[in-house]
Amino acid sequence: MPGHYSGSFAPFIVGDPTEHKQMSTTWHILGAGSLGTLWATRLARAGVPVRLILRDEARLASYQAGEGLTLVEQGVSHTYPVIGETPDSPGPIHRLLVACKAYDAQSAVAQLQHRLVPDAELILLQNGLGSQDAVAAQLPQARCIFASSTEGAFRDGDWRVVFAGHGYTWLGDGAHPTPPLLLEDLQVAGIPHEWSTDILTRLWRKLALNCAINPLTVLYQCRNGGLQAHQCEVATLCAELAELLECCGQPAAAQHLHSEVDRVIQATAANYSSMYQDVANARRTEISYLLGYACLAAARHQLVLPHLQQVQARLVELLRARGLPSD
Ligand code: NAD
Ligand code: KPL
Repeated sequence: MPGHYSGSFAPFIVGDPTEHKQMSTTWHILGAGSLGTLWATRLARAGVPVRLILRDEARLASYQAGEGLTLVEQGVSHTYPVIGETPDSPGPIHRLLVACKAYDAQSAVAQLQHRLVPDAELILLQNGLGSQDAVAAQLPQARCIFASSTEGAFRDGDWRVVFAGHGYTWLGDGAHPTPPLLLEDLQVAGIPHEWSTDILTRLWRKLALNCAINPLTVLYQCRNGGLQAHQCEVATLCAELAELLECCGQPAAAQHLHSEVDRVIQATAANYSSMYQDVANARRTEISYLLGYACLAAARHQLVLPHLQQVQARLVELLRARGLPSD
């Protein structure tokens, strides 16, 4: 088993040991979902010490009844015996990957607060905006690194993840531009990444793309490519989103937004957006951290964006009609 380890610290087995430090800080992964499992398995495969934090004793027992976490890549599966624990397990946390949905991040981190060392490092993998600032405000002593990822993964069973789309993860810290040492572990684990000095611009850009595409795919019940039949609406939304980005001090994120949205619609024409999939599977969406965040920011700047607000109202109505949370 490549990268098998036990205990908090272990020597690296994969990668070039002459170029990398021999001992690594343990990574705690909060959230054994798609991205949490994708990161945990790749880190474990490289011999980086990883521990998985599960919700409670029942989930831990279920996890421990199996062999570990399975990563399925190009149809081939490998299982890694990552150690599981619960928020109440003992031991300090120095490095935490928060891999929950945006609406769970704050409460999930709160459960671990007593274990975080004062200068702990957290990577916040949430989509949209709002949850990252909430977590950072909760932990003024910690270093909160924001991340934006274009990797794609989904679960095809408990404790299993399928690596569906290769991509990139940008990481950055608006407060401290110095890259953290943990990037070395990502390198060794083969997790494609880049340190970004404008992570907020990246997160705003992704938010705008998601706001222009995802809600409409839910409202029109279509794949991303189906929006080619609603070009005027997409263009109007993009114009309003670009105005919002300018107003929020993010002019770079506003540049050529419409043409990029069109490009993404074409490139992902056969796909269903993540929000479409959430609604189709009766799962809570991250609407509050996407459209909701955009509409609140517009209100704060006294910007009137009628189409964005109308799409938000239509989406809230649809979610309520389906019995799904509208926040
Ligand atoms: P997911 O729903 O698959 O996983 C989240 C996990 O967190 C779940 O297993 C859930 O049980 C767990 N969790 C929630 N609260 C918890 C708690 N208190 N304690 C322990 N575990 C807890 O979500 P995901 O698809 O991995 O997405 C995570 C974030 O990454 C989202 O913001 C999403 O938008 C973003 N994202 C996902 C993908 C993808 O391909 N899946 C791609 C890019 C961005
Ligand atoms: O990120 C996406 C999603 O579905 O969440 C894309 C494909 C860009 C559509 O907004």
